[in-house]
Amino acid sequence: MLTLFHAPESRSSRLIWLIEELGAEVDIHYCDIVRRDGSGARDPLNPHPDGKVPALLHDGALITESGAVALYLTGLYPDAGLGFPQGSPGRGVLLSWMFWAAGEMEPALWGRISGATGTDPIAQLRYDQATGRLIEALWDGPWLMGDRFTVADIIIGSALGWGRDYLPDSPVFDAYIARLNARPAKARADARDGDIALTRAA
Ligand SMILES: N[C@@H](CCC(=O)N[C@@H](CS)C(=O)NCC(=O)O)C(=O)O
Repeated sequence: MLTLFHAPESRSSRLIWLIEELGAEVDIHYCDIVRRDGSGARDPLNPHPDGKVPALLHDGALITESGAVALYLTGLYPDAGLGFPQGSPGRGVLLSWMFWAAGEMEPALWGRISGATGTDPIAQLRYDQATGRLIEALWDGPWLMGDRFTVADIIIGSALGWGRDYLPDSPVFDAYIARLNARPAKARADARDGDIALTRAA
């Protein structure tokens, strides 16, 4: 049995999107978390060691970190075609995007959001490199890996949609985000994401 610990409007929302794309059978445990503004509280039922989301339980095994959860679920539903089989060169490219998202892109965008790019030339360089790489990859499109929509589009695309105000002006980003938003599974996920207020009241 699969259970996702999910807080509305958070990093686990992209896993709801992935579940919709995969047609996966996953129980969703809606929970509260401590938000950046200090609101909210840790859910004692959430098994994540830091009380964060996402967390996935599969028959008692705990999987954390968005990229790991996403790749794990994608691997359980190979017929959905959002990943690549072991041994396929495409899998190597996909893994590169997934690890790049966590190790390079997220810190680069946080450098911009926190204002560090205004004072730290290394943060600015990191931001320029990350956004430049995305524009280059998405120039031809429609997806990060060309014609094939993959789990990397969900992990990276959701971050770009959320952080659009912190990206450079570029029609490449706008067109990509519009393509992502036009996916029926994204609309279903948005409807299923949940309500912070109701989660708190529960
Ligand atoms: N690197 C983790 C980050 C998870 C994370 O920070 N999640 C936030 C929600 S966006 C959270 O649960 N915050 C609650 C807390 O920090 O206590 C991942 O990508 O899964």
